[in-house]
Amino acid sequence: MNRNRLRELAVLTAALLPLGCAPGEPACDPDSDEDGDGVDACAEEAAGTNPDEGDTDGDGFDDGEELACVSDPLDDREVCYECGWEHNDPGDLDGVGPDEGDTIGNFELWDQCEEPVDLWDFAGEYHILYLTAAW
Ligand SMILES: [Ca+2]
Ligand SMILES: [Ca+2]
Ligand SMILES: [Ca+2]
Ligand SMILES: [Ca+2]
Repeated sequence: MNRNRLRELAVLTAALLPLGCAPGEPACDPDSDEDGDGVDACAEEAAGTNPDEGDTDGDGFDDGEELACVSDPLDDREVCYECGWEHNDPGDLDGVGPDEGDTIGNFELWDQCEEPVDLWDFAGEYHILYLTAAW
């Protein structure tokens, strides 16, 4: 699922929860969390996750954790970064070159939590990369 779509669903769900349910889904119960993942039945339906399975994609992070850390709960290859980075890669980036205004190709760096992080997960944010080399 596209990250922007996931965010839209989370915002929509948060806006609709006070009303009791997601639109067109009268059967869901906003007070029900049968699988104990911290995501109520209406939010599970909106996100497309399984209301009877705490970890829908089986990656070791439950659905509530993944929605909170902006990780895709339907993609077992994407998990929460230990340092808390959000997965902002919109899924449609294409590296076009190194010039100002171009999108640089995606690459992986290791963060302070000693975990590989994709550059494109910082899409839409401003960051300073401090790179050094020694021989
Ligand atoms: Ca749940
Ligand atoms: Ca679930
Ligand atoms: Ca998961
Ligand atoms: Ca996942």
